[in-house]
Amino acid sequence: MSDTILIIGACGQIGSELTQKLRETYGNDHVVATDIREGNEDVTSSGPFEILDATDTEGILKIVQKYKVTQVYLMAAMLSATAEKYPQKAWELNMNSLLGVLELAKDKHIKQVYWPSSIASFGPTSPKINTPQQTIMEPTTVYGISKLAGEHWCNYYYNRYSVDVRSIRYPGIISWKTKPGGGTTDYAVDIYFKALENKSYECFLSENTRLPMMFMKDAIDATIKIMQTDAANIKTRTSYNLAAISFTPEEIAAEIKKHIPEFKISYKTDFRQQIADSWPQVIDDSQARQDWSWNHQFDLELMTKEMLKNLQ
Ligand code: AKB
Repeated sequence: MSDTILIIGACGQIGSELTQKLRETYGNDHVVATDIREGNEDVTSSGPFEILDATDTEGILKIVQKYKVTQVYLMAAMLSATAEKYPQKAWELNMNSLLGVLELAKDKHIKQVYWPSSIASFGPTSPKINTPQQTIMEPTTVYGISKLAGEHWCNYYYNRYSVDVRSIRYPGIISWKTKPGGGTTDYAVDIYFKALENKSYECFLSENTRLPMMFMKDAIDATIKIMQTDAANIKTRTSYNLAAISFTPEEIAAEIKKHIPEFKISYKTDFRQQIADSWPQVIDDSQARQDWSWNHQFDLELMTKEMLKNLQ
């Protein structure tokens, strides 16, 4: 029997493109998209779609039973900047959704779970350059705390109940189809939209703030790859470091200027600067590359060409 996949949070930035790719791979009817609201026409019309609150474990179970779901991709989350405004709500969404899905896997309703972690699970005391897979992790944001706790819940359910849960620590993800919302790395998406619209961008991070980033296509490839690899290759059941590019606002602006010479960037930092300053700058992802042959394709130059071509 082939797999049937449930995506929770299918209308979000990563969820929407993941849904399309998984539908191409597994067939439209084998990928059930769900979200708390109908946010994306491509997602709701290209295959089964249901309204679902990620924290409603009973509701998830009903959909799992209705469609005979075997795998869940839990993409719903409150990101770093919004989570600082609503810490309690962020904790409830990010934790309760994960614990509910892990319970369903423990009770054998589903066979495999994908859950994203983030570079936010590191903190100011982690090494900033070539941040290792295993190192000091003392996150200072509520989002980061929820991601670090989630990683350890994944590891716990794997060790204690043999739940096949797999996870990646995403860097900032850059895409042109669906905008991100509420993240600290969102500037690296907005900058392309504003460069085309206004030929200028006011950045909420300072010019030298270096952060790990990745083009959406690489993130989707990694996500599907980690889920398709043989279980024996998954040596880390907390979450894998994943990296592609690291750049500063000044560097991405310089790359955009190669295509739009009149483009101008200015800087006005806000509370997100402190979040960015607490995160790594360059991630060491050699373990993911070694264990399940992860490789990225897009560097800053190629990504910029792709972003501007598609947004135009
Ligand atoms: C955010 O900025 O909150 C996210 C992330 C790095 O997890 N993009």
